[in-house]
Parts: sequence; structure tokens; C-alpha cells
Amino acid sequence: MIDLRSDTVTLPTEAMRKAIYEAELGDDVYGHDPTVNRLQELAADLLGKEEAMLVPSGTMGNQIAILTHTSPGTEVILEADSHIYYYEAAAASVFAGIQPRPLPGKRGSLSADLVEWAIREDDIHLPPTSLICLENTHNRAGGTVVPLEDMQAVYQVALKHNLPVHLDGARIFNAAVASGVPVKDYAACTTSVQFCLSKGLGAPVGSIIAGTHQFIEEARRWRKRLGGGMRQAGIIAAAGIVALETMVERLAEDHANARLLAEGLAKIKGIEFNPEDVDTNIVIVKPTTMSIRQLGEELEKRGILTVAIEPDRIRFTTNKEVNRADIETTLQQVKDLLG
Ligand code: TLP
Repeated sequence: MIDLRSDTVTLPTEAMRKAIYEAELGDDVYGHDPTVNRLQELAADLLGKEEAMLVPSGTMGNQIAILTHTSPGTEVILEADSHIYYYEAAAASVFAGIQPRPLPGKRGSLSADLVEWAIREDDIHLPPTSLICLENTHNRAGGTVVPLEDMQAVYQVALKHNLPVHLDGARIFNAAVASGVPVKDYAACTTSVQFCLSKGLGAPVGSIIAGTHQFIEEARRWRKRLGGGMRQAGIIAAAGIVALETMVERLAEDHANARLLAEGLAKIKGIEFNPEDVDTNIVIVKPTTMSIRQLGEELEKRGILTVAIEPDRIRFTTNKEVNRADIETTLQQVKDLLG
């Protein structure tokens, strides 16, 4: 199978499996797992944050950040197509009791002016704004890199209004590799960051959240409440360390494969799509001569897995399990079906 459903389908490398086998372990709920501690220090250092914490998933990381920054009855500003709003099963409403305030973005980026406009005045009719969430790269916008200047502008607004900014940086290393902007610079315009070890970086499980010492102290309590306190979690962290130390630059290969796919797809008649929209490893297109459902099924019969992300849009996500030849095969199959 050529699995282009997501970069979450990536399997641990040999080096990861070896590191897992050899990991020095302890009980992380006591803070006594040396491998977890090593990963957390490495992650905090990469992000330029005081402290970092391992969590089981990106979703839990985002939700812990929301729970830590907000209180029930407040409002969270986020992009209308963001993962937190779209794909986390309304967790922020269920657990944090917040009201989301979705705003339209441009290629996933929120304008600082719009954010400032949406911040609530002090009025008993209105829910106080408690948090601004950003996403980089932006998944549903097509893996787009949110420009650093846009993030800086939103951060300035947040500082002015004394509000925290949480970054869903599930794929922040993709943004960094594609733009040449260090992850530290993106993280510098946030109060907290979540990133995933288990996507393009190839680790089997785990995400990191990072922020100040005080933020992580409180976040640790939320992780425990949610049942995310893990014991010999060094098993997970060991692969995470290999991911951060050896798998970041490799993301450029996924980006090159996505570009090859994008340029090939753009030449196929039955597809509406601008290849210039592709910044990283996600390619989202709209076929015009076949339904998404039928296209997905036909591709699957030919050994190619994709996901429908709208009734009329299909997503291809390049990842380390897929090589250039697989992309060429995919292009040929799509061409045969639609061309
Ligand atoms: N994204 C998954 C699905 O949930 C849609 C994917 O296949 O792309 N933030 C962003 C921007 C994400 O794309 C994802 C996962 C998450 C958070 C959640 O991470 P996990 O899956 O670890 O909970």
C-alpha cells in the first residue's frame, strides 16, 4: 500500500526501536524517568521555553494547554479550520467549558487586526476572552506555513491585552524546515506550544507541550486529571529523542515529494488546484470529474490510501514511508482515473 492518509502512519525507525529497547526507565509520575526527563530538556531547549512535558497525544497536549490557560465561561479565539476547533470532538467545550470563537484565516493564518477586533470588551453580556490559539503548519489549509511576521503581530496584540497565545505546532518542524525559520523563533511568539513527535518525525507515540515553569506545573496537574500521567514513559520518550535528534532535516524529503505530487496533480485536467498552495507535506485537491468517495475507493483498489477532508476535497500527505517512485505511481493512477 502507498499510504498517503497522514504522516501519523509513519513507523518507528530501527534506531528508535533500539533506543526503546535500551531506554533507562523510571516512574515518570514521580518525575523519575531519566529518558523522559532527557526528552523534556531537549524539547524545552529546542523551543527556547523554560520547561516541557511529554503527553500521550497532540490532542491531549492542546487540551491541557487550554485547560491550563482558561476557565469555564470564557472565550478562546481560534482559526475556523483549526485542528482544535475542527478535529478535537469539542473537547475544549466539554472539558474546559470554554466557548470557541472561530475566525476565518488566510491560508490558516489569523490577521492580528481581526484577532484584536474579536477580543471581548469588559461587559457582563460578554464572555471574557481568555486565550488565542494559532496553528502552524496549518493542517486543513493544506500544510501551509503561517508566516513568522503574522504570528509576531498576533503576539503583540495578545501582549497588549494581557492574553496568552497557544500554538498548535503539531507540525512546527515542518514549518521550520520549509521556511528556514528556527522553531525557537516561532515559539518566541507564544505562551505555550504543542508539537507532535508522532507525525513526520516518525516516533510511534507522543507530543510535547512547553511553556514557563509555572505553566508546566499546572499543566502537569491537568495531565494527571485527564489520565495522561504515564509510568515508564521512557519507552515513548526514547523514540522521541531519536526523532528530534535525527529526523527533523529529513522532513525536507516529504516536502519535495509533496511538491512533485502537487505539480503532477495540477497538470491533470479533472483537478482544480494551485500547486503554489503547497508549502510542506500536505496536498489537498478538488477533483471535478469524479466524486471524492469514488476517487478514494478507486485509488484504494489500486493500493493508494488517501483521506476525504470535505465532501469535495481529498488529502494526500507525504511521509517517510512513501518515496519518489510511490508518488510517480500515485500520479499515474490519478491520471488514469481522472485525466
Ligand atoms: N491530525 C491528524 C488528524 O487528527 C486529522 C492528521 O491526520 O492530520 N494538531 C494538528 C494540527 C494535527 O494535525 C493533529 C493530528 C493534532 C493536533 C492531534 O494530534 P494527535 O493525533 O496526536 O492527537
